[in-house]
Amino acid sequence: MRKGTIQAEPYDFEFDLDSTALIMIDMQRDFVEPGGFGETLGNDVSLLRSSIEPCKDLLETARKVGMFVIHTREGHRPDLSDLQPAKRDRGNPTLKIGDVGPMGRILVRGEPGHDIIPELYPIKGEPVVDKPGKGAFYETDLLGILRNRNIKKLIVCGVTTEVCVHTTVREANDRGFDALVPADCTASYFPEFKRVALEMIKAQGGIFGWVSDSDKVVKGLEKASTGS
Ligand code: C5J
Repeated sequence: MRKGTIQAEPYDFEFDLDSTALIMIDMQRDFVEPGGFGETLGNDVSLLRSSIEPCKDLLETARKVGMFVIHTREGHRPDLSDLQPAKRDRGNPTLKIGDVGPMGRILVRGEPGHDIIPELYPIKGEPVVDKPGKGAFYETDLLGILRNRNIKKLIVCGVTTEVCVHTTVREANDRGFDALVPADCTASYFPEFKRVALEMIKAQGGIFGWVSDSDKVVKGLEKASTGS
């Protein structure tokens, strides 16, 4: 047991390093870099980049203390057979999922835009979960991976706050996991949506989970690893 505490809202987050995982949601070029899916939907992708450095700090700490790390990527099979027509047809993007953009086919597995950004690239031993939907539990093997490692608590980072991060936190909550979101490790194309999404997580005594910051999480992880 390597127990610790992270200062968080609505109250401190107690955890054991060996049954807690860090999940990096969709830190992909398609969302964070120009020319990808995010931009085709009319978004200013530079708004997401503030989350990269805090995510990097946290990822480095998690690796240092031997915490289980998982990455997710939103995307589809090259033949688009797992792409629901509702998702394909919604909105009015300049390029649809599967169309060819500056970083290859939009949101298609194996294309450059689908890959995780170099700053946060997975290393050996860190599973990458490919997800066709917004939530990381939907039609993936994430739940099995977490159960096999006896994971009970999650630290959830990534983009975008109110879409894939929020959906994943809600899914985790309904599956019995405690989830904490470090506010600076997540970002939205709509800063107001980020603010409100985080409020929603921690409201009503933590109806979906906890909210903290990367420096507090780093401190908590380091302290738990040294037992001090
Ligand atoms: C979106 C995501 N926003 N990863 N995906 O479509 O949040």
